[in-house]
Amino acid sequence: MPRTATVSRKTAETDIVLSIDLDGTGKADIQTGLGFFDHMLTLLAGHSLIDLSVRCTGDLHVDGHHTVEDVGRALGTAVKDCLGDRRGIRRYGHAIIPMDESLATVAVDLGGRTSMVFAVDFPVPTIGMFDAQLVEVFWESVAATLGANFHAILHHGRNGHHIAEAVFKAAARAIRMAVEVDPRQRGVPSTRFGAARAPSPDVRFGILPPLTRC
Ligand SMILES: [Mn+2]
Repeated sequence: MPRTATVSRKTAETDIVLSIDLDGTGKADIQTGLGFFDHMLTLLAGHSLIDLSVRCTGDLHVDGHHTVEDVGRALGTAVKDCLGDRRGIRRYGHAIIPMDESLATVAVDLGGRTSMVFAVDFPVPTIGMFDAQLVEVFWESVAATLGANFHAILHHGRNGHHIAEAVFKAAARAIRMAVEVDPRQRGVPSTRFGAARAPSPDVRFGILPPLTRC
């Protein structure tokens, strides 16, 4: 079954249409009005091999915050839609990616629980015109909507552009690994309730099945 999704979302702050193909080739067609963000999303598509199309008209006269936050929410929602009950995926993914003098690790768990550790300090407040804090805002939005445990660690780095790029590429690789179909994983990849051995249609990630005995 194709793992594709389209998310449309219009608020007073942003108007977004985002489409993905989880099993694509990394094609990107991105227009958010924020050049650096487009650059990061293009890298994300290329290194995750997720086809990604984004059209966002946001309130950039305020700043880039709502645009980045809401595109993150749309992406997390789209990936979640593609994964369904998360049956048969690898679930965990990780990558350590160097970008010139910067080195970042990202590890993800797509088990359905949301948690976020972002141990990445930028030595500069902005990357070109882009607020460096928005890198964390983006991944927090993705993690919250996707149901992901997302850890990013910057080991070292001096250049803000390189640091952001290392984080996005590491995240892309980690997500690529985690969403991949594992031919040996027949059920939901969790040992909780014995789900991995005997998948029950009632067992969903993050949702406790009804108690049948005490
Ligand atoms: Mn670059």
